[in-house]
Amino acid sequence: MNLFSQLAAEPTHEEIYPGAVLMRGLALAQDEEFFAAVEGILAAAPLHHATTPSGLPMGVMVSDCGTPEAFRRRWDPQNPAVKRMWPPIPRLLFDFAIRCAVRSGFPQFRPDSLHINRYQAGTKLGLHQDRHECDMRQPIVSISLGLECIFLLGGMQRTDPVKRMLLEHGDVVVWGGPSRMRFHGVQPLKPGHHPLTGPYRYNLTFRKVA
Ligand code: MD3
Ligand code: FE
Repeated sequence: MNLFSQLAAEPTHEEIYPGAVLMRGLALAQDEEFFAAVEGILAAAPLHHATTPSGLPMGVMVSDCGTPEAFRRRWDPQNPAVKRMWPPIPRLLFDFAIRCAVRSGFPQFRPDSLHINRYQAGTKLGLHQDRHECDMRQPIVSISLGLECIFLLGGMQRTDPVKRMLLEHGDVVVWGGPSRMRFHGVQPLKPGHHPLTGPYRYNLTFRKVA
């Protein structure tokens, strides 16, 4: 590896807003191991369609893992698709999420749950806030795998202007501090194929909910 290819491979550290840090490509070096860990979770906790707080089915498919305490506090305790206790967060993913948080200035972060979203062509996620966690001083760490998406990042009001940003395979974002309550969403996914994930985009979000 020469200096230029080394620089090209160096993960960047961009502050999108105070508290929202994008580290492009940080998960690339271990993407196959991370995706194998995701497939292990999905074998124990199958994907199902997410439902809105009012009970309507959403396009995105979801699964979760984490501690029994986090399972009891989950945001959709009535969801009949969740029949069993969650499997634990795989050690490899847990340690990586903590390292991402440390790099972003949140050395105390200890997630107790990992939420998986799977998108296919046309799947979107409407603008929303994440308000179900226990302690808003804790950040959320998110890892993108597979197909790229256009991520929308707004303000504290639904009607505030949004920034559009491309999230690609291997990108990591840590959302915390004054950006923790920003509205955010995902534009309808463009069709495509990724060598690791096929026709899908996966997003992993690590949270402390209990
Ligand atoms: C931005 N998932 O599951 S970013 C979700 O691409 C969700 O699937 C996104 O939004 C996705 O709720 C991943 C996660 C995220 C979490 C908290 C935020 C983005 C945020 C807080 C403020 C701003
Ligand atoms: Fe969210």
